[in-house]
Amino acid sequence: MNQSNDLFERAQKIIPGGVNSPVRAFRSVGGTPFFTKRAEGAALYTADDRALVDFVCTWGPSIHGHNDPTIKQAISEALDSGTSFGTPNPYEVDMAERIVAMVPSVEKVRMVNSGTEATMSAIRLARGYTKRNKIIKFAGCYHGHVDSLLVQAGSGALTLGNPDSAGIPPSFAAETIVLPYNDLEALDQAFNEYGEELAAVIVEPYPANVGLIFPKDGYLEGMRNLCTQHGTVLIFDEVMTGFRVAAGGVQEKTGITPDLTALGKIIGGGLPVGAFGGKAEIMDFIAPLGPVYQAGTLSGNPLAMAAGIAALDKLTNENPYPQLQSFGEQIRDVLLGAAKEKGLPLQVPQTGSMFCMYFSDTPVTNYDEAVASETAHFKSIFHQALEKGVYLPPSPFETCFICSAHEGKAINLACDVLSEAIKSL
Ligand code: KE4
Repeated sequence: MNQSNDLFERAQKIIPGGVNSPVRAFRSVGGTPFFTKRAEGAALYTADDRALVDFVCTWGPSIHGHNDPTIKQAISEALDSGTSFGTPNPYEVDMAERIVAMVPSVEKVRMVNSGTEATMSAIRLARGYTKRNKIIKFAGCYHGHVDSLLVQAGSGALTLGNPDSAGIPPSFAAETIVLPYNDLEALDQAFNEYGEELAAVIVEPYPANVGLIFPKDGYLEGMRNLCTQHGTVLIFDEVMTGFRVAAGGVQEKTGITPDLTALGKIIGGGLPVGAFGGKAEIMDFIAPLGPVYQAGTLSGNPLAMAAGIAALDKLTNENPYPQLQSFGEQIRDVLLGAAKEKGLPLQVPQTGSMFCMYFSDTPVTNYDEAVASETAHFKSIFHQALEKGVYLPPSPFETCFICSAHEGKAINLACDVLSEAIKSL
């Protein structure tokens, strides 16, 4: 681990924490992060010449596996024509048509450069459209580092133990109401109290930045109905679940249609892309058509669009979802079997290519139950697995991702390593 250590030492001198995104720093699991030199299929190849089976998948984008030849080819072809034009380009139209075709709620869409930009823009749009200020989010949900949404957030914020970031004026946070996820009564009460002041409810329909949590029966339907009754914009943050749990995300799986959707990760094919879209009536409030300003130098960048289009077309042409579901079930059953043998209470929520581990007697249904679960076990499993060549997300408050390239050897190795790690607790 010399190369990575040297790189990390250099990095810490000039990059805060030595990383360009906090969760990569291994702060919640301890130890020094490895540096990756190359990635291929289901593997990361580190600066220390180690090969690791990767269950982070660059936090979601590489559903087809790293360095996918089709996506690489698409980028290379686009590269021949240049990297950025600053004018409309054909790729943007091709991308927008695919998103509209694949995501049930999306009639119009605007491309941005990250999931954060997508959720930030969607919130601003909802406020501009409704002329209201207050928003509701849910404890443990993470929507990127947007000022008004870094309140009881998940992912890296929760990992570092400060779900509320410094630097956010109380006046900003005052417009954000945080509720427990999966509590329809609390949501109903909030609507009774603030109804006509509520511009938006923003939710990860399957919260996946606090581990992985599923909605109770009727919860999302109830949320949809309350937003409709009060003229509040329902925003599904599907940056992670979009194109991951199904081509059309959670809204396709559940048949519940939000008013706006935030997207990211997979639609960039590994390059920086985000998007927000939804009802044309709402989207038409966005500049230059409407009064809500939103812009971006590299939005719709031709290289990123070409990569994303290739990634989406691969999903449509190859339909990897049944295979990903079977990989997910295989890992889930192995983990549960190992914990049963060890006599440890383990929950493994899993949907398609997403799963996590909660050491808890009962299923985890919200933030409080997630943080109350036994996280020390995860730390031990993380390091045991890493030593044996399997890389899990460096936090118990993240979700593990499976990609199409995990077939055969990679999945079987992971099952053996993770099973051993649980039995050794
Ligand atoms: P980005 O700005 O990182 O592209 O997207 C923010 C975002 C928005 N919404 C959801 C549901 C998300 O999961 C994310 C980002 N996810 C984290 C991983 N849990 C990104 C990893 C990181 O912060 O380095």
